[in-house]
Amino acid sequence: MNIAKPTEKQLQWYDCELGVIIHYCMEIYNPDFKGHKTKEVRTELSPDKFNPTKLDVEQWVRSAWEMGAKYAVLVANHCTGFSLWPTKANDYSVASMAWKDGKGDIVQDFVDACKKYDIKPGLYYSTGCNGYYGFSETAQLDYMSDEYQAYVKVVEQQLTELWTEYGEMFEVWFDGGIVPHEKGGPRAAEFLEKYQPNAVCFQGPKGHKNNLRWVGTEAGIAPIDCWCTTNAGEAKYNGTVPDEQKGKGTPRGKYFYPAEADTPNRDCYKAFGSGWFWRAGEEHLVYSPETLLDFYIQTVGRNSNLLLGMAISTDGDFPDEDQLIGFGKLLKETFGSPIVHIDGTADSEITIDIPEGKVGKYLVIREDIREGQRIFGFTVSAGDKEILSAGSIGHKRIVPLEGLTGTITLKITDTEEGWSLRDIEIC
Ligand code: IPT
Repeated sequence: MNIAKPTEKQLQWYDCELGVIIHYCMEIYNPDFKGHKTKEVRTELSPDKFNPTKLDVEQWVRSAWEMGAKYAVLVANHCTGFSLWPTKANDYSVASMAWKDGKGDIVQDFVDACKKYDIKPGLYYSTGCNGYYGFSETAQLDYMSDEYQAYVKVVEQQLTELWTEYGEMFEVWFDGGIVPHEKGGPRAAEFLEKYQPNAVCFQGPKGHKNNLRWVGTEAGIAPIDCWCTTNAGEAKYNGTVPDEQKGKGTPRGKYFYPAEADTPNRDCYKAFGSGWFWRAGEEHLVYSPETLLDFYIQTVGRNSNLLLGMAISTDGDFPDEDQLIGFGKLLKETFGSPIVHIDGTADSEITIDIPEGKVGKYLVIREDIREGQRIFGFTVSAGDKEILSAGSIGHKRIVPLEGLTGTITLKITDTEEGWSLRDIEIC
């Protein structure tokens, strides 16, 4: 059996486990205005009208670091088309704000702060919708039309600016995927290979070696068995055939495209902009650290990475620093000092004794996936009682034990040759 293998960069990405995605865009200044994907943004959300007095990019990145994030993705250009860097393509950018007298550059500040806090930087750029140019991804677009092709030139210019002027990016994020060049989309694949060949790419162009897929929901929960691989080699824009397995992936699938679980830091069903964007009076919708811990267990603990949203306020600061600090603390308390640690093994039946006087809350299993995902079935039991029978382990699987004592048995039941476990812990 030919098992799809990860690249070095994908393995690095998996080991990061926790990242943030930072949203700051003009629609927060007028949350009731519904035309943020239309050319009306030029007047209604004109940047010269707004002056954030507490805009402090270092505070954003510090908050991510306090939580324990290992990478951060900055939304450099979302659906209004507003650019967080002084692009040369148009004047709908930070250059038109009073902030730093129009001399500021949020992307540069972000990259500098990431360096300071040893966080790997990434950039999100919306190719699918852009209000400033009047393109919404939900409209039926004729990608070959002159109007769209003029927009494609802008996209290419802006991607070139972002990918050549700010150093090496760890991750590149394409919301909704990317229209392939043959179908009228930008030369993203070509530019990526030229300027950022090593970046892991969320819903990247077909053929890019370090792609990631979407987990299929923004609610902080991965499918129970979430596989490293998929047979859907194309993200949404590329594929005419949607893959119903998109989030879950496919065991022994053709492509090693692991799932990234992006979720906002406030209620994704009730908060403004699906929780990605800040709005006054929504403090009660900010998730508690306990909820974030559940998200972690249901994403990272199901072989996915958790990419937590950070909503920047109209003042320009990140008001929920305490939430991230609280979550980071909870993570350390829960998983920071395991009561049992077992090194790598390829035994298919492992008995684990919980030390006297201790209680096991979580079983944390990591597969050695350097040669691909090769375990497809396992069971966990305590005495005669089966706690779980499931498929995927992958980078990490967290099994809640609900306060067990005594002995636990882990059986590996379905494998391809060459499998092994990286380690096992009880926390
Ligand atoms: C959704 C896109 O369809 C998907 O491709 C991916 O980019 C995802 O966003 C990221 O969260 S659209 C969203 C409104 C569910």
